Amino acid sequence: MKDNIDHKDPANQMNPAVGEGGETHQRADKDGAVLTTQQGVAISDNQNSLKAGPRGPSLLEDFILREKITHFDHERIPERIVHARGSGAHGYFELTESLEDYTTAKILTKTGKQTPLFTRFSTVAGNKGSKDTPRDVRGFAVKIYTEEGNWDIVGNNMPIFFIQDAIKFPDLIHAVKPEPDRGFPQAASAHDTFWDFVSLSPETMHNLIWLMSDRAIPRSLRMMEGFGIHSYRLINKEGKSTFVRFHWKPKLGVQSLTWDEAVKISGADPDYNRRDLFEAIEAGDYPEWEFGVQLFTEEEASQFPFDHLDATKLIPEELVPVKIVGKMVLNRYPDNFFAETEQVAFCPSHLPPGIDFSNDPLLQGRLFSYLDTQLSRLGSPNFAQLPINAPKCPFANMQQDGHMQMQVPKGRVMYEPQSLDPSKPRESEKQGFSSFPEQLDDGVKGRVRSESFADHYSQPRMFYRSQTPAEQAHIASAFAFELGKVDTAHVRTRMLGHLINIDEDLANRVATALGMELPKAPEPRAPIQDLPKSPAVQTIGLSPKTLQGRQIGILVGEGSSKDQIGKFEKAAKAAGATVKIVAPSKEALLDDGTRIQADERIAGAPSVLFDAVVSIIMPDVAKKLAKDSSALDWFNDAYNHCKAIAYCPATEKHILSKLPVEKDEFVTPLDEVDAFIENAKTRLWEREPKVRDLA
Ligand code: HDD
Repeated sequence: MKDNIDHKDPANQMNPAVGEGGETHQRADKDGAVLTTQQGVAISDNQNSLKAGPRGPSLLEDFILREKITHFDHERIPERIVHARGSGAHGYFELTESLEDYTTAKILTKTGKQTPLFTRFSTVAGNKGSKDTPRDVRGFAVKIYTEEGNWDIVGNNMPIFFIQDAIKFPDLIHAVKPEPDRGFPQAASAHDTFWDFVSLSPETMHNLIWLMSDRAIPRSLRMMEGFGIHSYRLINKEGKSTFVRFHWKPKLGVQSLTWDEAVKISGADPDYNRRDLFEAIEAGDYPEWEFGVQLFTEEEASQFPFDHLDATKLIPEELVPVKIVGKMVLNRYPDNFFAETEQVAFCPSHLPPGIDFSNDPLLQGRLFSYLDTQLSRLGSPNFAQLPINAPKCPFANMQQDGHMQMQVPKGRVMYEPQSLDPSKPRESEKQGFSSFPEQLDDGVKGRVRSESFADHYSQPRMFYRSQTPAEQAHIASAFAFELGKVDTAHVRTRMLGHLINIDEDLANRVATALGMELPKAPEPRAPIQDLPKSPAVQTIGLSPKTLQGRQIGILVGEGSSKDQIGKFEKAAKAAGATVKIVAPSKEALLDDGTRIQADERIAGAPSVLFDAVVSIIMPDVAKKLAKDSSALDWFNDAYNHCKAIAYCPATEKHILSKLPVEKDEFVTPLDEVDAFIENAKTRLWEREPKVRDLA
């Protein structure tokens, strides 16, 4: 039993529209069934097509062959134009503190009830078959099947967005996607068109600096924050509106990779984040997030030093604290990737009564785009009937026909108002969704941008200045890396100008790394403010000292000590880590005569896949590995990525002595098991300047 969702409760049942007969239920398995065609005709031979004689031509009459191949030919649907690569999981939402003073939405007022949900994480720029670890924003989309209709919180792992107005979205995406003439680079912002566009759009500066930070290379999907980004409204019984921003805070804290690791993981395991999610759920180590809200009134918002309707601005948690009112637990990996993760269709316009939109112009544009894209991606306005998309509460309307209609509506009445059929659905003023009756200014029609959206530098400056020194070095190095891939000199120069407005130290570091002169900074459209620092935007600062969710690699070989392997395994697992045995071969004979099965051969499991490494090998093995570059890289990379290393005498003598590895407090001999376990909970960032020329 993974949850206490009452699956008999009609509100929680799968797609009642589809499921009446049971056959198309989402998790239907047909044990021991006979293979049939789509029409239910049993198939006697699934290996040979129908031919005129054993060596004769195939016959057109072979309806089994034609049906099978035709289906196969149509197995692909258009991938998402953005966020194409993703992975998801089922789980539940549980409210721990009622928000009834603020909203009538049952999902935010009924505590203790577990409501089913589906969450999909994604990268933005790459194709469906790209890697998991590019430098990119991560999508964080949650579909909660509430008893009052589906609620989709379609957010990202960063609290702000690149642009202020939806009309700029196609240009932003065209600029970051592979350049249209050459078809590359894949899943990368480090190219001319992206930096050309962003350097001409100062509003992108805030999201850009987040993109250059460690937040853009998460260690695990389980270690990312999620944000609804825009301000929404909560509406209470009295019809009073309160603004709200939604937050997801990971139980495992925020943790990230180093850039060099991310690059190497792309080759070693392109499915790195997806595999981690799958393995954690399979192991019963269910990923969990706290659900939080920032609540504020219109009057409070008017005092903020920025406009909260501008999606390029975050509301510092130090200014409006995040109130934790619930949690999300992911406890079931999809049964079928296509049917669920691929066909799930999120729309920010999916909201239950009691929650409403704000006038954020980016949100307003999104309300159109998602429904529209689902029509082309899933091919029919009936996509809402797919099991993964259908509400789990009763639903009824007069929409009919279209491609792939799965419901069979009865009766002659498919319109409203009507007086012929009392069984048909009717509108309900009491239960129904109603928009907040906001008093609007007498605006003048025009293509305008509010002057209150004009400050593009104060928040990126706050972000940079709030980081630890190691994080600032990562940001400067990321800018240098990305701009180093830009061939067009005037684009690099223009970008350096913006960096001066963000922070002169940052601009200098990047210019020095690129060997360029600093230009004149562009004139800001609004005065740049020195806002108070916000530690809540750090990454390393928010990384907890824990082994929960982390993975340790233990290198063993012929003759290794079973006893010592056992000690490290036990200590690591007791602290919450998973352990993988790595060896030169798939199996090895240990000192006590037993054989150990390695999870990975060293050539296939570089140390970038582990958070800390241990080496327990005999001299003969060490001597051999000392001539193998994959083994040398194993230690060198672990050291360069600031990880804890526990070494045996043979490793020290034959391998470490050949490498530029200094014995600091994170490089410890085998007998210091406790010290290693403590170190493995974090990284020694102070080592980084010794091993890498950071900008
Ligand atoms: Fe978007 C997908 C998040 C702005 C248009 N978006 C998509 C997904 C996420 C986001 C997480 C993937 C959902 C899934 O897993 O299926 N998008 C955001 C956030 C934004 C944002 C947090 C700004 C705050 N998006 C945005 C704008 C537009 C779009 C301004 C268009 C005007 N987004 C789309 C889309 C996608 C999409 C084209 C592609 C696939 C899909 O919708 O289902 O409609």
